Amino acid sequence: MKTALITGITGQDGSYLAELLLEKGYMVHGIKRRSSSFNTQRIDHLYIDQHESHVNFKLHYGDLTDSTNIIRIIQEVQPDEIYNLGAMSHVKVSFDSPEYVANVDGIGTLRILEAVRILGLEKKTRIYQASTSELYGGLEENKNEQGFYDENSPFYPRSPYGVAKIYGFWITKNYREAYNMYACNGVLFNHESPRRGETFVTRKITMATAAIVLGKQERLYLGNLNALRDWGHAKDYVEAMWRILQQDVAEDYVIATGVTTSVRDFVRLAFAEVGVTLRFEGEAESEQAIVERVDKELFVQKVGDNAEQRISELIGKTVVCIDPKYYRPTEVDLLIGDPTKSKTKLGWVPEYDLAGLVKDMVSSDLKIVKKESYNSQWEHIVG
Ligand code: NDP
Ligand code: GDR
Repeated sequence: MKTALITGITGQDGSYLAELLLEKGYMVHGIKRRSSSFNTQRIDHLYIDQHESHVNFKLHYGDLTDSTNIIRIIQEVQPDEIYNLGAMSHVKVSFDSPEYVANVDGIGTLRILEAVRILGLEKKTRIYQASTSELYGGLEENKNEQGFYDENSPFYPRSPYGVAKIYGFWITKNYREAYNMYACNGVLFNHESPRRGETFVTRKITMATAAIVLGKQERLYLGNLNALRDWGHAKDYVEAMWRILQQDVAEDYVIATGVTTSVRDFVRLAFAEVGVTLRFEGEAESEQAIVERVDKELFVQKVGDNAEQRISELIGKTVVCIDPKYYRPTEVDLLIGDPTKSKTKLGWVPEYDLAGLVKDMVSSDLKIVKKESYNSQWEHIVG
């Protein structure tokens, strides 16, 4: 039985990766940082009574800012594989707390690598580092001849998050070269799911779509609608992480779909999922989306009771507006990745396309928002 240690186990990717590794028969350990309320919703379904004899999933309190704690956990667990997914992962928030982000996302990576070295586990333990397409910064001139970012494209990060992650990328590569460690970067483009944090744009949109059609939210406020992203499904992307650590030779890989879509079109697709057609009007900060048509049959099928009345309330209503507070001081305008290497060398084949992703997210959010207790008021605080 192989043993894996996952940092960031309570996050979107950590939860899907834990599921995948448990299915593959791994003993899975996760590092969870202490918080005043227990935030294990994404992994609660994996809970196993720790007194049972067949415990194959265990949580440890820890924090990527605490070297001694990282060393102690790695010593105790003696992992065959470490997946370093822990990070302050919100690009906009990284402008608010840049020093913390440097510590966790940058130096945190060093702490993992150094712990493995201090403990003499260089030969035993393989390390996956969660690198990101934010490293590229979206510079047009840095794309390859086919118009994609690939493993050889230069980096130009545009946020404190991107700058911290570039340290994580290079220190991982350096430890591989300096100490012959099996340490790899997965340079993953955006990946989403029903478990995506609510302040990332896709989830913010699918939650709001559900809440607006169900009459629980008036309007969705967004920032830059023109940004273009290469969006995949997190379930597919954790499979790629695992494959990266199963190769004969440690290398870095780009994981992407090769398709890019604007935030505006993602909004269109989410509303179209429940039969609502939007019309975008106006320029820049005064741009808005108005409900033009509703496909009654689809709306009734997806949204359910009380549809007639809700449809008449929605027609002509402005449901999306711009709030400039969501603009970033420096923006990554366009991301599109080249998955050729991961497809050929890793044999990685994603199951979901964008339409499948939107469908999965919207239908999950409709279920959540239909619950009595749903309350969206915090959505406007960050994002
Ligand atoms: P999430 O934000 O959903 O999860 C981040 C995880 O890191 C959470 O478990 C969080 O804990 C944990 N964490 C945050 N700070 C610390 C800390 N100081 N010590 C220990 N753990 C900490 O991110 P994703 O699952 O979406 O992403 C996983 C990784 O992949 C991240 O490193 C992200 O930067 C990177 N990435 C993500 C992409 C994406 O599109 N999703 C694309 C490319 C890279 P808590 O629950 O307590 O907050
Ligand atoms: P990103 O994801 O910054 O690409 O980082 P996010 O979903 O936050 O933004 C994507 C694009 O949408 C624009 N946008 C908004 N974004 C948010 N969050 N809220 C809004 O209201 C809004 N309006 C428009 C943004 O400006 C941006 O252009 C994600 C994270 O998961 C990182 O950790 C990861 O490394 C990268 O993806 C790849």
